[in-house]
Amino acid sequence: MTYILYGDTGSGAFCVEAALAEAGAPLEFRPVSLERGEQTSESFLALSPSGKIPALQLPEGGIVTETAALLILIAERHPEANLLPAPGRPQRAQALRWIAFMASEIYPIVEIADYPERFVADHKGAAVLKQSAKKRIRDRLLIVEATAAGPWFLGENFSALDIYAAMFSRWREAREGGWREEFLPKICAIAAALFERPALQPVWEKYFPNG
Ligand SMILES: N[C@@H](CCC(=O)N[C@@H](CS)C(=O)NCC(=O)O)C(=O)O
Repeated sequence: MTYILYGDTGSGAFCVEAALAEAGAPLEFRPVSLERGEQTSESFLALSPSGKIPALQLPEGGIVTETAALLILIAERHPEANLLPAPGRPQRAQALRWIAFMASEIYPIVEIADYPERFVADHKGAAVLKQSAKKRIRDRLLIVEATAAGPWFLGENFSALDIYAAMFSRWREAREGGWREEFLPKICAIAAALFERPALQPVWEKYFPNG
């Protein structure tokens, strides 16, 4: 009963592999190199029509994409891992809210910051758009930072929110110029605490070898 994860190091596949590692679920990793543009290959588009990683093949078959859906699904399939507050618990509503916030208010802007030329034809316009997108991502991350309760995102208990928030804080837009260390202290503390979890340390080292 093995999951097959299509992804790349440094990418959003991190949150899926981390959640599955916490659950102790067996995983086979199939690399899709963003650097080589393999996400646009015909064979990968057949799995993920938007050409985005991660894509997860479930042990019983069937592909699932979209990190928000994947985190909720993994939490549901592996309740013993306590990745999310159980349905009916008061914190469940906030957990779902902030997973959706990161997926819909931050992740789409990462595409604009990473590939501005997809949105604006001229070189100069693309450079301006890239900067605006980076600013927008930072503004949204500040909202996440202000919301995180500490020591974990939801307070006393670790959850998938910690994995997700820490992932967004690792990417170029937050990293450049030491911005995240200055402005995201709670998320940085969460990232450091994730690294201390035995199941997560190897996953962290695989995806973010530079910290
Ligand atoms: N909505 C998707 C977004 C995934 C996404 O943007 N993944 C990036 C890598 S972190 C990607 O595949 N980018 C390649 C591209 O846009 O060509 C999700 O939540 O899984």
